[in-house]
Amino acid sequence: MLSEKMEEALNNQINAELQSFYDYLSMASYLQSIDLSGISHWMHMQAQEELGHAMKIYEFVHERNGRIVLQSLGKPGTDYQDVMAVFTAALNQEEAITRKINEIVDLAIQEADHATHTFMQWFVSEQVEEVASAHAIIQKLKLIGEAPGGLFLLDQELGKRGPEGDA
Ligand code: OFO
Repeated sequence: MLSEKMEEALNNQINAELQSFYDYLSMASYLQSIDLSGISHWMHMQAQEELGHAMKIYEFVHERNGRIVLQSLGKPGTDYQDVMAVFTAALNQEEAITRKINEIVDLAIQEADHATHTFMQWFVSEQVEEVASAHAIIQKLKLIGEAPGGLFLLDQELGKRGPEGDA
């Protein structure tokens, strides 16, 4: 049985993951609007992953006989200055999500909730990847700078991302 506090924390995390889904979907749409369909595809895949994260927690709460109470989502950003601004926002988002995941792990330790602690370990590892992939793309964008053709090549590379991959 989940404690009330843990149930609330997991409900909040479902909301945070759905908010990531919503934000990334909006970023994907912006990227498509500036004809970067490969990078848009990458972000669309990222959005799908976030939906998967939310559902993973959703199933877990039900397995523990908890109650899901869905909350409202915030309006996502719609206009970005450029691709760098998109990935900077994505990196900030992932760093914030990492902090939230760590807080849930801290709570699980505090409550000696071993089941939640074990469950959350997958998210701890996933966050390392999520932060690393946003960071890696920012580094590539820095290298590209104003170089002609650079964004075209990155668009092709990120367009190859599969459902589980980070391309
Ligand atoms: Fe679900 O990890 Fe990104 O936000």
